[in-house]
Amino acid sequence: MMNWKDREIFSCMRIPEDYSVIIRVDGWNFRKVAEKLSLQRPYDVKLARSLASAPAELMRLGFPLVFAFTFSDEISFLLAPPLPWRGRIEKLTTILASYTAGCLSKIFNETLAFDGRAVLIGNEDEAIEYMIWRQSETWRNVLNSYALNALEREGLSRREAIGILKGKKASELHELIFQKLGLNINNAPTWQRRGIAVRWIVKVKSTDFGPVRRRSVEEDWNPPLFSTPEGKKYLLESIHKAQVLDR
Ligand SMILES: Nc1nc2c(ncn2[C@@H]2O[C@H](COP(=O)(O)OP(=O)(O)OP(=O)(O)O)[C@@H](O)[C@H]2O)c(=O)[nH]1
Ligand SMILES: [Mg+2]
Repeated sequence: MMNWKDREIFSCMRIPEDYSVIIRVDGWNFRKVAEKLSLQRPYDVKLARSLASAPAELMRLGFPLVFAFTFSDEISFLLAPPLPWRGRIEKLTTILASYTAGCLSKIFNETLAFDGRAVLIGNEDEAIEYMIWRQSETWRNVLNSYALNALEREGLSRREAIGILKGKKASELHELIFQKLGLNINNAPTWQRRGIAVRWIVKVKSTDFGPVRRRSVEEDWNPPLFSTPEGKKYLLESIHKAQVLDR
């Protein structure tokens, strides 16, 4: 009989030992899911809360996450070496995608699925650059979502609205949203424009034995712009705080 273990040819794919990794999970078919669940448009706070709760829950359970960032229907999970399952990619992506799907399915009482992919991260600077990239997508997403919503409210079909918006510059979308919804997009809630960060924070507590540093999980709905000096400092501090071991 064939040794079927030999056919599990992807199980040996690993992240190199001294690399970090970002696992990005993305909701499957969430455009349809949003309709079926009558999610608020363009942004549903329950969906955002649920997405932020998945990494927060994992961190509290002791899963070695360094940092997470979420917007729309995706979450980026940052893990640093030593990686669980010695960096096996199948394990990392399937567990994080299915855990996220489990969390959201429970909350929405609907069977939901997430895909997952692994992004190799060589050092802290790359982790920061990646987060800046996803946050810039958050901004693109906020412009597109509100602009689409503005046109659909006027009775256009989604296809027609997408056609009109195709190729429009950010400044044009900004103007369109202001004209049609009376909203200065810069005043949309921060979590919609900049996403939600889930990170470790460290608090110093006084005990009978003197001050003790304890870390706890924070869902930050007002993160800074990661591309600014303040944002980079924030990311670096978050990454370093994850390494404070005493809890
Ligand atoms: N109403 C509503 N829809 C949302 C919200 N967040 C995400 N979505 C929907 O989820 C989609 C996410 O985009 P994609 O991941 O590219 O699309 P998808 O339908 O999930 O497709 P696949 O990921 O390729 O399976 C958006 O286009 C929206 O339709 C939200 O807060 N409210
Ligand atoms: Mg999706």
